[in-house]
Amino acid sequence: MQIKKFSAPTLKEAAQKMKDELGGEAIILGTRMIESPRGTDGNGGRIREKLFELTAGIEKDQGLPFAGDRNKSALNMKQKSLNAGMIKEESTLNSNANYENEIAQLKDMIYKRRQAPLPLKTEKEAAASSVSKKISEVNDSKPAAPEQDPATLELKKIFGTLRHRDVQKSTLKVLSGTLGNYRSLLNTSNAESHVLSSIASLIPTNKLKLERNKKAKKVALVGPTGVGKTTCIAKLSVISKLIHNLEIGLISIDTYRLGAIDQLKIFSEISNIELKVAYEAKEMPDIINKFRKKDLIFIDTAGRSQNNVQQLYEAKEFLNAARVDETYLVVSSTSSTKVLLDVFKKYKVYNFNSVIYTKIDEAVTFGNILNAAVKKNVPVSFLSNGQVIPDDIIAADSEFIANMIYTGKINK
Ligand SMILES: Nc1nc2c(ncn2[C@@H]2O[C@H](COP(=O)(O)OP(=O)(O)O)[C@@H](O)[C@H]2O)c(=O)[nH]1
Ligand SMILES: [Mg+2]
Repeated sequence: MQIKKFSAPTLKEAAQKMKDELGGEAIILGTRMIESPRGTDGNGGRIREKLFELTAGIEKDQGLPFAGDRNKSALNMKQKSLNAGMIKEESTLNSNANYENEIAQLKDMIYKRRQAPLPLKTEKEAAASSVSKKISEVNDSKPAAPEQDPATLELKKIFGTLRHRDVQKSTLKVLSGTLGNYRSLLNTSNAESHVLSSIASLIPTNKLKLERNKKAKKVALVGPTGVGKTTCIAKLSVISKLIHNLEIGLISIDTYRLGAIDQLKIFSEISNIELKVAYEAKEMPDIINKFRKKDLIFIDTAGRSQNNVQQLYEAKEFLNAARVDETYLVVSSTSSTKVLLDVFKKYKVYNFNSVIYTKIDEAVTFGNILNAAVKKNVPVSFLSNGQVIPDDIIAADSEFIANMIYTGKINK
């Protein structure tokens, strides 16, 4: 990937410089303010000018991995998309050169950090794994009663590890219930993989279908300030457009926070994805009508405090007027279980269909995801694992999340 920095007095000018030099497919990787010396004042002091610096990236044209093998490229890409849980229609896999080029450019960028979810261990592998090393992590496991059998002891150790990962006692009770069905089959070597399967069974997932639609599908992202809604929309839009060849429209109703629209505006200019801004709920039907030929419309909402119910209802009016098809609640995985449950409760007014957990790269444990799944039973759609557009997003997979919860690591 070719990375280049562009600076100018406004973001728009910096973006234009980037577009002129790298073309329409360059992706913004980051922006920041810098100071550049503009000369000296009369006293010999330096005059400094504030500039926006934009870091952009584009795949190099030379040496593209699939440049000479288009069919293979399309098939591999399809496989990758399916692996990531994205559903795509065969008919969209045309071999037109432009599309292939775009795919080749993005091939290594999209989902490169995602590995296929780890298969749950076979009994043999589980036996080989030294579960004993986890004993040291268990702070609160008490010495076993003499009558306890080895499988029960093993389960105790595993539950101790889960407690360490911030899984609540009430959640472990539910987990214990689901494990109960296999109780007679459990032994020291298969206990871990049974627990992982049971955790996975408690985490429903929901895939966003990225496919051509006769009628534009309207998807809204809601959630507290700064959790990563706009970033997620940018990632999902780029993936939908370049991998799935879909027509995308963006609507921002983020009229509350100064600068928030600029963020999406710049993204829209760079990615060539049309953006419209709604300032009042009654504008929504007209905007939706203008986007009627699109396949997918992403609606970005203001990141307002969930403690201001009035503000939540205002945004809800916009979404009602747009007649949204799917609403995702975006939450930071670094939140405590208490905060997560509070957000779920406050955002209930939106009737959200599923959850996107962001900032999993910053979280220390993931027990909160299991606690929330057990208490609320809302499916998870995506995990966001960084700031890079569009790389850092993973389509949710129950077993992958179960592994995260148990090990405390991503892609163990
Ligand atoms: N580390 C990390 N940062 C993220 C992630 N998603 C978003 N961010 C950053 O969080 C900040 C707020 O993101 P933004 O999309 O503006 O949040 P919004 O207010 O919900 O729209 C930005 O600096 C993003 O780059 C993520 O998955 N991991
Ligand atoms: Mg935003």
